[in-house]
Amino acid sequence: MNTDARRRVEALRAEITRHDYRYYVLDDPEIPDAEYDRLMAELKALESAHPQLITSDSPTQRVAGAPSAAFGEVVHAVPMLSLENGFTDEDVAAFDRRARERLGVTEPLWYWAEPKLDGLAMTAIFRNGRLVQAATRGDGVRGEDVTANLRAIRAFPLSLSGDAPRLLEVRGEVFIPLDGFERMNREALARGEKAFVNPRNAAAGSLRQLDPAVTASRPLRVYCYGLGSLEGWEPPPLQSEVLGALKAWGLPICPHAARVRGVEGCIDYYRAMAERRARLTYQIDGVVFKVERLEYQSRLGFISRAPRWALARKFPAEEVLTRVEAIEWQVGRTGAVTPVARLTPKFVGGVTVSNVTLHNFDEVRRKDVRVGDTAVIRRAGDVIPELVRVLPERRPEGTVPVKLPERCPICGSEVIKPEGEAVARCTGGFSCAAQRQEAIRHFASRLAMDIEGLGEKLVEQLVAAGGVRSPADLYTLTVEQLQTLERMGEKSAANLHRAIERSKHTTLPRLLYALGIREVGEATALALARHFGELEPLIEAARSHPERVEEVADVGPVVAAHLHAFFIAPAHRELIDALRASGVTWEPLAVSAAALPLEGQTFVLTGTLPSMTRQEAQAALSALGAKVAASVSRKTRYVIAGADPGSKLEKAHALGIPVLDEAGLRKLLDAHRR
Ligand code: 9MJ
Repeated sequence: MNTDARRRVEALRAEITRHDYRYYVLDDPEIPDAEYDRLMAELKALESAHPQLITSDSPTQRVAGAPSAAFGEVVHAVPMLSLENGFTDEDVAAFDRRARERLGVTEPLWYWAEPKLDGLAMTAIFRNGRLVQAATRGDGVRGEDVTANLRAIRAFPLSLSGDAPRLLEVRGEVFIPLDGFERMNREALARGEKAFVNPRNAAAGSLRQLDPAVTASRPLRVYCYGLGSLEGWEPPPLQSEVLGALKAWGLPICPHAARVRGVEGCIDYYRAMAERRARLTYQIDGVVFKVERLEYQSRLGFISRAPRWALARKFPAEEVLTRVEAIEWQVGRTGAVTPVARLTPKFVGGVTVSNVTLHNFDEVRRKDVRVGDTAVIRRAGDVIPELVRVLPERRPEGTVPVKLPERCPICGSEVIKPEGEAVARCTGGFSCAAQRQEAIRHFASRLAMDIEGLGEKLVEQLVAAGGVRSPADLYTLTVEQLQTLERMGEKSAANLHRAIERSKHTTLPRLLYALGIREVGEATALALARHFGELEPLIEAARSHPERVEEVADVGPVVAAHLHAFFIAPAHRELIDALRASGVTWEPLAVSAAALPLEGQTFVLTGTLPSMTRQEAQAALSALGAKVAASVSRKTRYVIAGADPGSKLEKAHALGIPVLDEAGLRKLLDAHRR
């Protein structure tokens, strides 16, 4: 063994680690970058000449091993909490009052105040001073194992210096400073790649890389702010002293934190940071106050995932002025015609905003937004940018109020906005390129034509290839054509073809529902079929005598107007003719609907309905063949929600399951009872 080489390797490692510490922890580099690079190159050369000298905590070993296929899961022994938010000085005062009352303390409390970094929370475990595991926060209980990636961040030590505890878990925020963010985006654009929208997304994307070499190339930084599990160390009494100890072990902590006294101290600190914010080298979205004394922290404990001993005082959303260059209309998948304001691009709340949705025509009128106006825009945290208001005093001469377009900008069909509704819609349906895909997906869905196996992905391919422009085109597809779709073998193409053929024999209610006429759900389709018996009399009434359509139970002027608009459009008449010509037939009523119309459908009830008990609702649904289940899943047909609904409603929203209130439930029950 070459002892000179060993000594030199150890000296180089110690020196590199010391320069990392001076650079990332003390923010006080001693040597130029080129000198640092020279030390690193010498260490690499020695290690490759003497591979037996390589250790896992050598600075050359930050990126080791091949990229993994996925992140493992880590269960946090001590849950990773989030923070309660405050938005006003009064919120801070109330937080302080509650804390002192609980503790029975009358004199002002000391707080540790620090900037609230806008990055990504992480936890890192050091055993006997060596970094052994790192994880993201995840849901606070379970996170992703990002050990290899945290190791790749030069700003974070692989081992602790001095007398480190047997086990030390530190928590902190991973972020990208603004200058690094700008450089990263310049480089990405130069390579022809997309820029990151903001430093937070860039940090999250950089840490969650399956290849640690990519993480290593990103200008990530870490500031530690707290503790997790500990063994072999009794922390000092104060938060500030804990952070002092972390810093002494070589961990980076935020240099702008301070000890402050009482509410006044907190508010002064907040003001000072708000003023300083624009000059900081990293992005923050508020400040955090933590009760200094650890003993007080443990007496205060936490409620629902947030400690009672900490408060995040958020900065108000940044607002900037810009100019409305144009107001354009976009057509969504469901035909909603939405106004969008094109703006002179401005950097606000961490992103460049060049357009904002104005939601709907009523909103444009309410705010009286006009082309040429000066507008206040803002963006708070993750929230979508919004146009707050326009400044009438800066309005140039000759502007005109915005008008709703009469024709769809995509397909030229009529746009209608029923009385009392905020949303205007294109009546083009599948004949509008913007809506085609969604209309065909709906047509094929289970409660419509029920074409088994024809899901969203396949519809997307069929429409993109241009072969399928209307639902009737589905019936012209051959097995050979289906086989050309992605991941479609001979057998599945034949199965899909059979399912399409099978769907040709359907019922009038299903067909009506499948056409995707606005406001015509299953219940209304059934009621219409019952009333008119056949399609032609319904079309005739809808076109020429909409008042006759209103005779159908639960069909009001809005539904009648939608039916009218649908059936006067020549494209829709052509669709029905084309369906007939391809051999699609429909029976006047669903055969099974006569017996138990809700057979096979699962409902979930949540909250209190205004006038029905849970038992009544359940009995009424069961009488029609429905199943009432306790929890929401993808199979749930409807969630019926009353007052104070629970997490079931959230789950329904998350899964995109339709939600009915009592009126909606009654309508559905009535349609099926008749
Ligand atoms: C951030 N994001 O800067 C905490 N944080 O403390 C700071 N987050 C935190 N502290 C307990 N400075 C839970 C989260």
